[in-house]
Amino acid sequence: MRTRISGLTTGRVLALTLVLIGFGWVSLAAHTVAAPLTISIPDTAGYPGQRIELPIIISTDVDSVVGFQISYGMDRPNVMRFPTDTIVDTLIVCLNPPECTETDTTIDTVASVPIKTEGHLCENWDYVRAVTFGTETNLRVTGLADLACQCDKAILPFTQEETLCRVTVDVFCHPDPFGGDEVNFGGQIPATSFSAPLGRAIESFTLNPAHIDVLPLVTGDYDYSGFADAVDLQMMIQCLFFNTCPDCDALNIDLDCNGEPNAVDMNLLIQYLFFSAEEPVCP
Ligand SMILES: [Ca+2]
Ligand SMILES: [Ca+2]
Repeated sequence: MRTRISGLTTGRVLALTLVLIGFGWVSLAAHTVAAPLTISIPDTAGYPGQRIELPIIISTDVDSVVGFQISYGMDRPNVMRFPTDTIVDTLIVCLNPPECTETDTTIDTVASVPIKTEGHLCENWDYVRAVTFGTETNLRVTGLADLACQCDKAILPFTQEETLCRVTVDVFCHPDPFGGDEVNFGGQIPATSFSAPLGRAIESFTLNPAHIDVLPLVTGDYDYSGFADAVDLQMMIQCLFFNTCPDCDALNIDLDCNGEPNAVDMNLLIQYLFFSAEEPVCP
């Protein structure tokens, strides 16, 4: 049975194009190479309400890389999720190309995730996109160096520990209801692939897991720097007098514990910062 493509929106056509390119990779995969390749996301930490960036790091020992699809999933949907800007569309993926029957096909709802390529290996690639698929805890990052296959933008052999790109993830503002304060990222190997020049598939690769710790909030730390200082005092003044307060109401800035920002909070922060007063703690 053939997959229907009539009536597809632009997003669907784009998605399907990627799938067809994927078929191309696979169909040309008869000539495969063994290329030890490692993808990892460094362990990191974030505060409740913080948006943090995750660098995707690549090392390749043997072959050049001109295309990839990398998939990760996180295990704590109540603690973190990937933010999405735009609903992209539906992604049709054939699990057993070129035979693409209904039983071989999955359809995921995908949405765009903010991604940064500036200064990283994928900066000038023709196509780089990060999306969630299925849920906002599954991430898929896809890159194609050169759609005309000139391959002069390849990631060269012996690249070690360099950043492909960065994606963002949001730590929820509210406390983790089940405790633990740790999120594990696992690589999804069946949904991950890499391509060398001329359509050769890179079959030998490793997706390393990653961990993100959720840290306890620091008193008066508006900017998530991990400590309170004059910058936080300035942000408190902005909040009090210009109503530009942080979105996360769990942020530990209500120092007199009356339930709202006020001048007493500012005075307590000044005392704490500059006059060695004890850290204000709500009863
Ligand atoms: Ca701070
Ligand atoms: Ca207050």
